[in-house]
Amino acid sequence: MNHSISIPGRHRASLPALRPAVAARLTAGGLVACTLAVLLLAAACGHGESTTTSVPPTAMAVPAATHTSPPPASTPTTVPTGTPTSQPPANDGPAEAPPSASQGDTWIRPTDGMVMVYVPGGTFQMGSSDAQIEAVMALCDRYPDEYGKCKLDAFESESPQHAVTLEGFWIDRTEVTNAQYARCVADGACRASRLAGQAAYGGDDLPVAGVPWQDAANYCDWAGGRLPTEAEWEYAARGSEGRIYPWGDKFDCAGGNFWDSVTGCDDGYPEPAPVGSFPGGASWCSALDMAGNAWEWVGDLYEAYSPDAQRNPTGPDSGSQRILRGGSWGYTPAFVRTATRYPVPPAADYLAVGFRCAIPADRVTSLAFSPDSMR
Ligand SMILES: [Ca+2]
Ligand SMILES: [Ca+2]
Repeated sequence: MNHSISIPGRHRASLPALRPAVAARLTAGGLVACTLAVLLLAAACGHGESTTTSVPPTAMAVPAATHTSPPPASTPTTVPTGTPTSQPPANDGPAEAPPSASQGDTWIRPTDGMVMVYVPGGTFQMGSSDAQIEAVMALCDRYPDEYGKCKLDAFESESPQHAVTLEGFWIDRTEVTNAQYARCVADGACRASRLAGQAAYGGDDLPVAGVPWQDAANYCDWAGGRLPTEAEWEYAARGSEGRIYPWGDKFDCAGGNFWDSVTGCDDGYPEPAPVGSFPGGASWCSALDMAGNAWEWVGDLYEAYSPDAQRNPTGPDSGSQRILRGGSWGYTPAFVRTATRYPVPPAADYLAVGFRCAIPADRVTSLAFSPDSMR
């Protein structure tokens, strides 16, 4: 009853020709991107690159504290093993057909010790309805940021809302940490983050940040997966019921690490928090930190949404911007919603931007996990 991974290839579906309305949205998207980039940079200056150097209070990291670690091999071996924590390990005889994963299943990725949660396939409404966009404007009124960027043009790219159907997949329960990322650096497959070694950002249990999109993608490839698609990320965060925040439809300080002074939250972390510090922010599939803490790269290039229903979308084949999701410790309730999109240049190495990885369900077939099968 084991899982193993073979390396997933990158498959990008060709896109239908854009209709005029969509093309117009693309143009508008560039403006949105510029606006958002300014905001992100401003936030970085105001909240990330502060003179604060103290390490945030220690909180328990998720994997070691709440999950069963992979059992040590009974005999020395170079092949790491992982155990689905919701299922008993195979204890006699060879593994048979791989088990069918279901909601609630978790699995520890041997390459970096990341706890992954299973996301059952399904259909959801991606993006925001007109009524939901109006509600965002109310959020901007209630939680104004000092940069004045919480305005309609920052959120129009969430429209039109459209149906998306996805196959099941696994996604990291939290953002990738500095300690996990360091394994990839030591293995020669990743470049060090520009923030490595900095007290406020380089702690082992803090989310690795300051890495451009390609570095994040390289890490996930090394780890045996890939970045989640934008649709996978949003689905893991909001589910078929379409939650506005991972935990529900109303903002809650207990849901994550946000901009304290504006939200009125006192979450204890003016900058990054150890991953998994906010169990109250768990999404329907038990993913954490999807709202706040570090922004997260997703795999897709940016384009305006089409109103057409889609199945396993992977984004456009070309474009100049990648997408961030989830908001960060320096953002307000409007920006930490499950539908918020944040297009930026892929070379951006903002200090509040990290990532998590995903693995398609059909890539995990056996616990006999071999690194050689991943590459
Ligand atoms: Ca905070
Ligand atoms: Ca996050």
